[in-house]
Amino acid sequence: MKRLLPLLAVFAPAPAFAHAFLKSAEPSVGAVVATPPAQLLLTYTEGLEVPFCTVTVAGPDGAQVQTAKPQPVPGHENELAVPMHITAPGKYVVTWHALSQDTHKTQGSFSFTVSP
Ligand SMILES: [Cu+2]
Repeated sequence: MKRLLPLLAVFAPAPAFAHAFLKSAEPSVGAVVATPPAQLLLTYTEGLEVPFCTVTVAGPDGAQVQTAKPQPVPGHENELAVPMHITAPGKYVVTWHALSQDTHKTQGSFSFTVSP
């Protein structure tokens, strides 16, 4: 049996897409929403090391409206929940840095708009 182990290693599938890219968001990328959302939900393509992920949400005046660090979503290791306190309409810019469970870092940015 010992001689089988190296063979299994050779034939193990390569981690082709083992980086955490943003798969979807709520509010979604580019969305125009009528009601200020109380939280941002980000869904990634890989499981995350949540304590090492950061998300900022900057409002039309440049002030950040996230009220806490990204929170884990129980049962969904590829999601981040970010509580927000939005009081004004306008464009909100989300900037995220993620660390996936395979220790690779990714980052990105998008915006959504709260209509008046
Ligand atoms: Cu990776």
